[in-house]
Amino acid sequence: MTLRIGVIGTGTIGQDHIRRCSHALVGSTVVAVNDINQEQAAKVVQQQGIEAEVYARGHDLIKAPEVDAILVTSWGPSHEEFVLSAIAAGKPVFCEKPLAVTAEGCRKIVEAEMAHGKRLVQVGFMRPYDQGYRALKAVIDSDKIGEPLMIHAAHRNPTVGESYTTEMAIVDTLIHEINVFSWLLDDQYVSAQVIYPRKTSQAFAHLKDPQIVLLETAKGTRIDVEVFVNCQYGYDIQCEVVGERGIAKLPEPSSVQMRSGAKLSTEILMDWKQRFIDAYDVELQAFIDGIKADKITGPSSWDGYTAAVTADACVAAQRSGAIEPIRLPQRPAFYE
Ligand code: NAD
Ligand code: ISE
Repeated sequence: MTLRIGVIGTGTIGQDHIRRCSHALVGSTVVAVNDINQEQAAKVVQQQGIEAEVYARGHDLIKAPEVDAILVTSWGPSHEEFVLSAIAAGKPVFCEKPLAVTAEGCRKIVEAEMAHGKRLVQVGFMRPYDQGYRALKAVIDSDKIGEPLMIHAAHRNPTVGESYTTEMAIVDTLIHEINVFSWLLDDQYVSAQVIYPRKTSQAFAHLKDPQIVLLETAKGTRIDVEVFVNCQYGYDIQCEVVGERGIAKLPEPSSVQMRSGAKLSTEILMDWKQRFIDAYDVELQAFIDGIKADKITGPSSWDGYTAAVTADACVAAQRSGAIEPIRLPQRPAFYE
């Protein structure tokens, strides 16, 4: 059976996911698209050479009988209403991060999904599907470096546009580390603090960049993440886990080593699309396969909710300069 997918939001990542589901992955086809910019949605259909109907309203696309499952790749503030609408229609939905822009919105989705009685939602946290992070987790789980004591990490983007705000360093960027480290350590966060180093001259005046986020987990592991979104030189994701008996580092993406012009060098990627290209493929294939097996297993609404609660505490810490507590409720059995 070929899964018939409807995509809401045909911007950067929407186009990339449409390409995946139409041309790269197994067992899916894109039959419907929607964007507030209808002209753009129609252009994407044409450019990608797919036979998909362009819907004027996202909610109509969700209800359409020819749509089996939905991808939500529109702007963050619109995610909540579309995910809730998909749950109401009883259809599986893959939602890009963030699941909703408030913890309250995520909580509503959790409640609606639990009331439905079966998992329908997968959140687009792709890092747990990245080969490098999976290898790192295997090392931690094997106990080769002992219990993890600290993580030193960096999330660097070359540049960001003028609309990117200080808060987005948390809710748009750090949110990936928030998700992946709780998965990596099988632990949850208890406090957050944010420190501002000297500001780069390469950032817009309104943006505090870089930032250092300090997280503490329930088991006592300390995490420092440098978020630096105007680092200029590349898209660079670093992660080093310090354990009781050794250190494990996230592998660099593979790159040809060159000897040329009196230099030994390897290239650094410039954007997230390339850095996590395989992880995006694997996460969406898992979503498609999960629907067919009647068991969605990827990052859940609960993961989206706990990430939002943690992000809220980080934003509070940005503003207060203090160590802010993170109070996460017990994971319901539904999400075990
Ligand atoms: P984008 O601005 O390129 O595209 C968003 C699209 O959504 C635009 O075409 C816009 O017109 C459309 N849109 C906005 N509101 C809408 C609505 N109510 N109904 C229908 N369409 C609507 O943004 P993007 O970079 O593609 O990001 C989209 C989402 O994906 C964001 O939530 C972002 O955080 C997430 N994202 C995730 C990753 C990742 O690594 N997982 C990477 C990039 C973006
Ligand atoms: C973007 O939205 C993403 O999700 C990327 O993975 C991240 O690196 C970037 O900072 C965000 O803006």
